[in-house]
Amino acid sequence: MTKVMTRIQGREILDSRGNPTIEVDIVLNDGTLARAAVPSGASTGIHEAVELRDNDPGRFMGKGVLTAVDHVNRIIAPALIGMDAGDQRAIDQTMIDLDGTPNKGTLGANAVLGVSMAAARAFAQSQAIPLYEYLKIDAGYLMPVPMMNVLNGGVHAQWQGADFQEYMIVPFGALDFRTALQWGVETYHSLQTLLKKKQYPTAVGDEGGFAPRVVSNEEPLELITRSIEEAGYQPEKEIGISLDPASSSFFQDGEYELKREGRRLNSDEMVAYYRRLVDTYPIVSIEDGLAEDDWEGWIKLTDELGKDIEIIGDDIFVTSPHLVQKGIEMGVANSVLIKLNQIGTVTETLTTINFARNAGYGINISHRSGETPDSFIADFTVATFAGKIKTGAPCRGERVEKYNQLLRIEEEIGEKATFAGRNAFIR
Ligand code: 2PG
Ligand code: MG
Repeated sequence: MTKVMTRIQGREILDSRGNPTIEVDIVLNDGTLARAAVPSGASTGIHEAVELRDNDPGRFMGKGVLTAVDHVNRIIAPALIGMDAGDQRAIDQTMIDLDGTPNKGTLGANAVLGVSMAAARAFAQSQAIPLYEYLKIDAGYLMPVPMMNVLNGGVHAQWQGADFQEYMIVPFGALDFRTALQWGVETYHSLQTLLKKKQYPTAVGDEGGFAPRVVSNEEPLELITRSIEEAGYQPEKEIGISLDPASSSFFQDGEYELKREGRRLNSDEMVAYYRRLVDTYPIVSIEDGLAEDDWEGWIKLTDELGKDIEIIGDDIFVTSPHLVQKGIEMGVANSVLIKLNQIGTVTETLTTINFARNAGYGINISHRSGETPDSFIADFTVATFAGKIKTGAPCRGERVEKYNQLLRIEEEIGEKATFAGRNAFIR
């Protein structure tokens, strides 16, 4: 029996920051009901697909999503009802055509993505197969290294702490995902103890990492390296550090403004700064080390550090195959951050992954700072053999749920699972 969609319904729910977002229910002719929720970024790239908000100042400070919900119910649903839920490509293409813009500007990428993810989940559910199995692009099973954001700064900490947005620990030396997660959690708790000793507050930021008012952007690296050791692990050999400075958010008039350090650096000085940090700490990747429009600077950054560590493009690529292609041609970065809502459909996200991978670029699947308990990206990471997932600290339900889903997946796969480990990171 073909599984066709008989009901598609969007609604406005809340995300982890208390902002409205979209949730979509899809019902199939066999009675299957599946649901998906869309995340939302704070340090968004300017070229991301459009996140449609109502801009009605009378509701949620303009952040309501009733227009996008209306697009799901009034425009998308009538076009998709009766279609085969198992034809993801046709479902996504129908929405792309309905939208008619290059950036989902008509319907809203939030409306489109909610439907795209819910359709995939509905079909997998109706076949009684796991979502990662349904979306899987190759034979075998690869469990990712968790990139756990244990210290939050920048906009995710309301600029109260570090200028750099994310300091992540990556426990690649473990033999399986479960153990990697355990090492990460132990390090997170040892960092908490260390912060308490230093009389820093241990309240957390948007992604569950601590958000202390550090004295410099380097101090978190010292603290994290120490907490890795104090948890009983070897920095560099067992647990590395990944950075996401999200530098577009402090790039102004051609310079990088490090408020915490009271100085402004140009691209060359930033590259030199990163060189020193990479030489001093066990850093294995830097995401968005330079700003989204600083392409020339990115070339220098890649030349200087691309042989030693992974240079990941987030804001600069926004999961777009066109921008990734530009990057490949210019020799910018060697790895791509993947966020489904930057582009808006499951199919297009898979296209970008495929494209980047064929050029030898690394793949990192990512949450957004505004999340829901939806764990779609956990399955998606396994399905795409990405080898790495960044989904926050092991704290706050919406972050932990992704890690928990990966625990379930690893258990289910059993002995057929391979852990990505150190090889997941380009050197
Ligand atoms: C990032 C993300 C996720 P946001 O910059 O990589 O950590 O943040 O969702 O706010 O864009
Ligand atoms: Mg980023």
